[in-house]
Amino acid sequence: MDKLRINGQRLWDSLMEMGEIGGTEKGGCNRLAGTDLDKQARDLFCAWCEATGCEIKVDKFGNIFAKRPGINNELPSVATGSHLDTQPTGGKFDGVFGVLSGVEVLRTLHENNITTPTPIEVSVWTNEEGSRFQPAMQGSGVYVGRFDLQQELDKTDVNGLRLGDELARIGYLGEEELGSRNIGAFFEAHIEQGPILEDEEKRIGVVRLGQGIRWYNVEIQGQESHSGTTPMHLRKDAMVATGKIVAEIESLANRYDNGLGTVGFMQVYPNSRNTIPGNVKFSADLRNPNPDVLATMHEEFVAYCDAVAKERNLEITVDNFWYFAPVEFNASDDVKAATENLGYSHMDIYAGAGHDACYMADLVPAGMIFTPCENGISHNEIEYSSPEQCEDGANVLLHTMLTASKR
Ligand code: HGY
Ligand code: MN
Ligand code: MN
Ligand code: MN
Repeated sequence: MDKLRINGQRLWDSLMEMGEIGGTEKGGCNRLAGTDLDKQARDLFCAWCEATGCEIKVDKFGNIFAKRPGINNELPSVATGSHLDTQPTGGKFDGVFGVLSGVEVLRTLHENNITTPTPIEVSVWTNEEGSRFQPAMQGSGVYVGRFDLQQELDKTDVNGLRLGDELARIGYLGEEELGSRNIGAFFEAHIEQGPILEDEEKRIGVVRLGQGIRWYNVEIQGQESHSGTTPMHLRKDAMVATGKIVAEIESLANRYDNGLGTVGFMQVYPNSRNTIPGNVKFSADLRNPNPDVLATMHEEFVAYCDAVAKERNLEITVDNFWYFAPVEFNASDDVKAATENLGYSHMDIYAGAGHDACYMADLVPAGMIFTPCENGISHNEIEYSSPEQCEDGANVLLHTMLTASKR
């Protein structure tokens, strides 16, 4: 078994084929959760898994589970998986690499007629990106009971379309109860999405921790007025206040080690060049691997918004609607052992992005496998991991799962 390897060319071909669904001119992917493109990707995944003898189930939040029988199907599955939805300017690898590495594990076992002691399962989690609907990691978060099913199905996008209706429309609103899978361990392969493995010239990242994340919806209510007739001292300009807060998010993040702060989404009302903006809604994303530091960043951020509201006599609401506490991966030693048996260079690393394994760690021993990505670029159409790097990651996943299945 130690000599068993995945088929790197087949994995690469599947990545490229999946990348055509929602493919963009710059070579990336725009495949938002709950869209027809999401359906096409899901359908292709299910067909590939059925071809290896898997049984497919879909739960009440659209999470998909492809299960390959083992010798004893009463035993909990060893599972892997990730997501197929992408950012609007996403790449071919974020999420998809983890899902298709799982498919490649299934194919490798199938073609070698290997039946594992436990069942093997590959999952696709609904709306990991949190771009069209919020928050991120929504499907795994609902699955483990962090979010309420009905509340999350009722989430709407900027056009007022409801997630539950979209999942029903694309045929992925299933029957399975949330959290009902008999899973004993979960491993996720993912591109690092940062520059560290490439800089350190390591083939594999053994992920020890998923960092803390806080997402906010901020709304500033001022007063529309004429840009040509309203003296500066009489204005209630929601945009200037927004600019001050956006700038403060950058200096707040720079005040703390590993601090990160981003404003990626904004809606300006009435969005007309000669009317002073009366209302601005925008997102804020604060992150830190240390929960105490993230708490301090949160307090300072809220206090700053309050001060701007008072100073400028504006109404500012700050809704921290999602908090993800840093999580330790307690099955990472399995990943490290498999990597060492394969003779691949590796290093411990923490995850800057959120991942579905971060929520699965609530329920079962979980681990993550990172592969390098070119210049650390992700959430960008030029995102790239080489065929060799993808092959390395999938081989580590294969042997991590085989070891866990024999336990
Ligand atoms: O936001 C994240 O870290 C992930 O891409 N959903
Ligand atoms: Mn991802
Ligand atoms: Mn992502
Ligand atoms: Mn006019």
